Amino acid sequence: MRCISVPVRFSSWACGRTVAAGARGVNPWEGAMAITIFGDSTSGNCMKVKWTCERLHIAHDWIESSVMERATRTEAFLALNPAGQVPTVVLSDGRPLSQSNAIILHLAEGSDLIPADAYERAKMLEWMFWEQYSHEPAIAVARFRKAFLGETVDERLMERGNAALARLELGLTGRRFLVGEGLTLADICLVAYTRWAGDGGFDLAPYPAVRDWIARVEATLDIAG
Ligand SMILES: N[C@@H](CCC(=O)N[C@@H](CS)C(=O)NCC(=O)O)C(=O)O
Repeated sequence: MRCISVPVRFSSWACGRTVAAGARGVNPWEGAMAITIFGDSTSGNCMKVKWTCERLHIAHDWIESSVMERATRTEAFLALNPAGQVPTVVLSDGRPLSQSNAIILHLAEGSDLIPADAYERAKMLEWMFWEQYSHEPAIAVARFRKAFLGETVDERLMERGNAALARLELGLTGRRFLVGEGLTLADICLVAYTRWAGDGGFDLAPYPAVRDWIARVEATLDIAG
């Protein structure tokens, strides 16, 4: 599958809101040539990149690259990312970049998906580092084993996943988004596998704030369903 998004002329970098001219009012991607995303659409890590592009009106070509079909193990792919993992993007000047959270940080530089306030920016990063170390390795791995390999997921991994969901519930109680008052990269990053946690055998019923937040982020990104 190859999805091509046409660049959208956009008056404001802050997603349709009127902002004062300045670093955060200029869309550095406007009019830029499309970036190429090598991604597997069943992967939350890859979808983070697509949603960020869509949210920020960044022109992109999507090259469907199935992990199960070993598209990440070809010589051409390994030349772009020797780790053999998607997502990997190629910027319009030909430079490759991998690691989902590094990619979305680069794409969102200067936009309102990254808080201007230094402390809030660090809180956003706190969630994003936590996602890669304590959330994704449990929730995404359980999902992969159960839904893609048809394996039984061991109890220890389920415990780790539930601990991550409980941590998320605590962070979201009384809040609309993870950091500040609006959507940031922390929400994009963490919703990716949380919304699919059920595929890994996790029950979201005990986590009402997480369920409300998933619906809110999906509606904001227009990705429900
Ligand atoms: N930390 C990396 C994880 C990337 C990753 O594990 N990608 C998986 C798909 S979700 C993959 O390409 N797996 C193939 C492999 O590791 O061989 C990121 O956030 O981008």
